[in-house]
Amino acid sequence: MKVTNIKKIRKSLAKTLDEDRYIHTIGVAYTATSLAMRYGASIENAELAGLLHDCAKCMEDEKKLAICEKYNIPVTDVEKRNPFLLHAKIGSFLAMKTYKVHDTDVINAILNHTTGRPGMSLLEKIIFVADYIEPNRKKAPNLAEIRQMAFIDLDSAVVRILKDTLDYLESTPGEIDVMTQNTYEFYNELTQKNLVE
Ligand code: DGI
Ligand code: FE
Ligand code: FE
Repeated sequence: MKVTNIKKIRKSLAKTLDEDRYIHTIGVAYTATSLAMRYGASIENAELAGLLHDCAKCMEDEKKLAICEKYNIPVTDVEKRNPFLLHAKIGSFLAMKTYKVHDTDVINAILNHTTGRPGMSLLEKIIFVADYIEPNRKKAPNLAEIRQMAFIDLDSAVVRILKDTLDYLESTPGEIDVMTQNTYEFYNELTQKNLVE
């Protein structure tokens, strides 16, 4: 993606996102590029996916559901009851349709940034982690520790984030998407195995 396109995307996001979400977005983009440097991923793709990951976040829930209906995007029962989860799916759709992104890895990183998925690509993990640790995030527990871990062992950071997210969801009325649970179990097992080897 050319620099001019990145500039255009930033301008468009500044208009469609509220101020805090825009600041978060910029934070995710530069945190993702830092992680890409650390782990040898594409810096360009990290910036692009970081910028676009929440592009559908500031849309009314009704509009989210209407877009899914119009474009035949499947909505699970959990998503029906928790439409905010759809911002990842719709974000990946808008990245293709509006922002003309065709790289499958970038699209998947946007699609899976909230729940993760078992067997994520390096870029998907980078966006998943960058979203949680970017410098404007303040509320999550254990942030200092997870921020350090992210630059030491990415898979361990993924497990820790999912564990804290599941603990948080269990303490609230938030309904757990089976994908969040499955991703946790996959990376928990993977990192335990690596410890034994
Ligand atoms: O969009 P952001 O706020 O930047 O970040 P995000 O897309 O990762 O969304 C974070 C929220 O998503 C956080 O409050 C935890 C929540 N979340 C993650 N997995 C699940 C979930 N919420 C529900 N209800 N179920 C899940 O499985
Ligand atoms: Fe998000
Ligand atoms: Fe985000």
